[in-house]
Amino acid sequence: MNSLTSGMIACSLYTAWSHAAVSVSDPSTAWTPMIGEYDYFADQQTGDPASDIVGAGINYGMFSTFNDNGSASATDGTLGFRLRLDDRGGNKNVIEFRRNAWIGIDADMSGSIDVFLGLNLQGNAATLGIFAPGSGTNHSPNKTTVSSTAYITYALSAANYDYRPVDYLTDGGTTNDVTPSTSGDPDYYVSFMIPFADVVSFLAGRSIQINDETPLRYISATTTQGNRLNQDLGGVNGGVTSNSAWTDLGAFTPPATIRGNLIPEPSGSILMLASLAAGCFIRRRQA
Ligand SMILES: [Ca+2]
Ligand SMILES: [Ca+2]
Ligand SMILES: [Ca+2]
Repeated sequence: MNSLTSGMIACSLYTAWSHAAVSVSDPSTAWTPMIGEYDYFADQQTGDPASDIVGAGINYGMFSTFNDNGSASATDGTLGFRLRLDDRGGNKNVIEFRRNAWIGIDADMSGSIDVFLGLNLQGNAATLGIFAPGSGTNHSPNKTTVSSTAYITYALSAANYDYRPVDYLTDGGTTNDVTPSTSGDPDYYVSFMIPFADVVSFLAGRSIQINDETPLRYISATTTQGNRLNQDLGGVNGGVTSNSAWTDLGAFTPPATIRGNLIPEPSGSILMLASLAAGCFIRRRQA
């Protein structure tokens, strides 16, 4: 079974769930998975398995979700992301994610990151928020930074932040430890949710207009510091100091609306179009 075929099966499972609002801690079967090589094992750069984004086969490494709040508005609702990490963070008494986890969005398909959403839990900080990209081009890992000042932050709560072990019996997949060759410990999910209207407002301030039908593409990253993406990049083997473009690295998820509808590319295959019909969010390998 190739990755697209396995993704199709996941889509059909997912579609049955897609009408109910999804919480930040809900089983991953209720979220939309990113299939494909997302992400390589033991390629984080700081010796910290708790920051290694991992996934293989149907033990997916990244998910998204969107709750539209049942309203007709195209710019409200809640946008959620989940990353699978190799190991838990914190000491043996206090299990906690003490790093940063970012989702970068290319909202105008220009190849650069236009906004970052994520968690800054490094040191004494405890921030969930929306951040501007830094002053570089933001076209490649080496030229991408995150502003040290948030556009907006949210108090962490059980409604917008979750950190818990994988439970494949409810989350789907075949194992709680997709990485037996690394730490040998169960994998953890870090998840967060952000009001979509705030993302829309931030981007509007940068002359980028989006709504829930706009194609977006994402990168993901873990970091030990607020500004540089220095630990792991989702979908890329290492590469945190690469000068290659995000597009050339194959780091972006396929263009999709926040509802998970893929936007067919001109060369899109029948499978891609079928995935669109299923409302599925999948990642296609890029060279
Ligand atoms: Ca990784
Ligand atoms: Ca593990
Ligand atoms: Ca990686």
